Amino acid sequence: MKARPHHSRRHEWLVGFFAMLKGLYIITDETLVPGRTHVQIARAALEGGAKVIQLRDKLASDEYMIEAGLEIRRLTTDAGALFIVNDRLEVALACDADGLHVGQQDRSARELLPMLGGKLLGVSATTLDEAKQAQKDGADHLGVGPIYSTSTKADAAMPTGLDLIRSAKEATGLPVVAIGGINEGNLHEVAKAGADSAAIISAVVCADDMVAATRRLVRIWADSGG
Ligand code: TZP
Ligand code: MG
Repeated sequence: MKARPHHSRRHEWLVGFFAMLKGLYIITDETLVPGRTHVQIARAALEGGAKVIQLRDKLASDEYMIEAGLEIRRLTTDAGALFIVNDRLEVALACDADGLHVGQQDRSARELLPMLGGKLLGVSATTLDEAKQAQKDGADHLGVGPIYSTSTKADAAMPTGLDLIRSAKEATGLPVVAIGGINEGNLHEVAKAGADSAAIISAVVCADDMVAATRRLVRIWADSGG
């Protein structure tokens, strides 16, 4: 599915998007396993059945991210998966990603929305208040967590636990992507807690075989009613 709907068609586009934001959401990270590139991670995750790929890099130049992002755009389109870019509006626009994901420290949803040309906008929330505020500001989906403790994000907040998944969903009516410390041992709890999607970095990126790891996670998700 391509982004850039006409503004009056945003509602239809979002309905289609909600249907796609179900299942495994894999975030690329080149810092965890030397030699594993964004494109390699995305390709393996898609082969394993991921439904959403997020390109995330806190250090690389925009040029480097755009080059990777253009390839990930092709791969996700071929796979019928969504493509989201973390933090960088210019990269999301240059790659024609489906959406942008921002945290509490980034530019606000209110500021970004007019520049997104109808693309999706996800906002991270660590508390119920942040979730409600993100919705008011125009976010169309939420990243909620860290659900469990994680060492992948250096400045991650204290774990929220599973309850925030349902309370954020109920309070905002928005799709909720759970994130933080999710792995093969706890994914079933995340699915049962009502998350629309589970965002995962290390349980895939650090696995010996990224395709096989994604396949196992996809299976657990399906078996848990996710
Ligand atoms: N935001 C909250 S926790 C987190 C991010 C980006 C890291 C998730 O990585 P992992 O390895 O799946 O815990
Ligand atoms: Mg950010």
